[in-house]
Amino acid sequence: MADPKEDEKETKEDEIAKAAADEEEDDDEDDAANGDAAAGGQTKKKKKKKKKKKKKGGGGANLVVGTPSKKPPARGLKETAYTDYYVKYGQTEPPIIPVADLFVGKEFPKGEILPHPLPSQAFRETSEEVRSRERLQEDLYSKVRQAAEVHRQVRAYAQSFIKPGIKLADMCRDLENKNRELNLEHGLERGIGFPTGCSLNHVAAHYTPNPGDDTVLQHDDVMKVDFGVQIDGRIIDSAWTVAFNPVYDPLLQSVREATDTGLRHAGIDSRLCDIGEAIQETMESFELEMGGKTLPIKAIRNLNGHSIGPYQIHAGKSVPIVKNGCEESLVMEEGEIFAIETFCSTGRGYVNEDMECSHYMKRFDAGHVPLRMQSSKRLLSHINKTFGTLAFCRRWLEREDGGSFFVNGNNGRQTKYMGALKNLCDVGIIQPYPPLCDTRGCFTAQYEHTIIIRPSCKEIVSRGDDY
Ligand code: HZT
Ligand code: MN
Ligand code: MN
Repeated sequence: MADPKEDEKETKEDEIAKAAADEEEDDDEDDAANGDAAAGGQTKKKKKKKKKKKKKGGGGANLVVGTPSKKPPARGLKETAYTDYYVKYGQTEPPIIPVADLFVGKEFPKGEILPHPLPSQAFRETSEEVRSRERLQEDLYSKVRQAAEVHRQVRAYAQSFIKPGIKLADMCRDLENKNRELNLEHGLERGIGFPTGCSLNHVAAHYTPNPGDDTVLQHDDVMKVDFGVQIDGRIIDSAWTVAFNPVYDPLLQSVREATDTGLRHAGIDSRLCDIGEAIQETMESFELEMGGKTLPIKAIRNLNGHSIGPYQIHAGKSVPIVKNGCEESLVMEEGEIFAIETFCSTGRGYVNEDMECSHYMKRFDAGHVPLRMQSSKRLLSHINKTFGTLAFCRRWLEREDGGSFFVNGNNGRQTKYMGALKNLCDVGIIQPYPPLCDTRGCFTAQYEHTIIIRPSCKEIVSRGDDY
């Protein structure tokens, strides 16, 4: 799979509506919030030609050189969001000051704080006993809030350079390097939480370029940017959807509102099945008009939110996004941390594992397994010291630091590791997480936030002014 876009290109271009296609170059300077321009056959032809040219030329041709635009190029973002955001905390443009240095002697910003929604939990807002229990957790909250602030600053930076024409491998490298820089990467103590997902179109999750993948972001792509930040194993997991063509606006709006619905319903004693039902209700009240057809927007029924534990991206509980999505007795509990994420689709609303795998993670419960191959022992030792039980990707194994400069210096690069990686997967030490795909030619979107179920309230820690 050198280029996952290659096979679906035909279908997709046929499906893109003629209406509402902004000129590609104009997107850099134009009002991001302006509506759709009626595009006749002329414009469409021109666009097609340009796309072909870009492909041959290797992409990047229409990137603005020099001073970056002060407005995010993608839709659904406040025009001034990314520059205003870090200026507020004394960050530079582009951001280069580690978040820890911006907040010396200050508290990290709190997330959005909301009461637990069930009437039975209303007493928690005022109870002294509840508050004293909460004070014991300030250390934990501080770490999660710091990681969330890194996430906001890294994504604001990413939102400034994500444009049609960018090579996804370059985008991931720059986003991840900024993540390392602003979070003062320090081995397992602090750094990236998991690989940067940048799944396109019918691919809903767990795609990141493998080495040699030259995929270039196109004007009509729908990309889910999903990345993680961790401090002492406390992971922030948050994602948004990037699109440039306004035809997708209802698709993005449906998941954005559905995730907000999920966040509103979350809280102590909230039943996971009720959260799922509310999410689906919100999401499926939208539809997408495309190419003269009205398509229903469906929740992807086999994707879920999840609880998060220290160094454990999925800690056991899943948060459904459809009705009857899980056992009715499951509820959210005090002290838990959740990723609330919702996915919609114009396809079946069901994903399968497909395409080349990029994401891998050591099983949290992996016991000691005697290994026969020397290469497997070496790779496992590298994974143990560099990633522990955090997820990683092949691109990182091939960096000269092998995924962490702090751990490996510039002598970490893994070579000829594919056999060993397969062996570690076969014996059950490493779990592969292949891309999760709906039907070819469809479009999927996602929004995701991390929340803490505190004793007195819930805190949407990763909330920003962008989403
Ligand atoms: C797995 C591997 C990773 C967890 C959700 C997710 C991205 O689909 C229970 C519910 C990163 C994360 C994960 F490299 N997954 N959130 N953000 N992916 S999941 C899952 O495997 S397990 C959902
Ligand atoms: Mn995620
Ligand atoms: Mn998640």
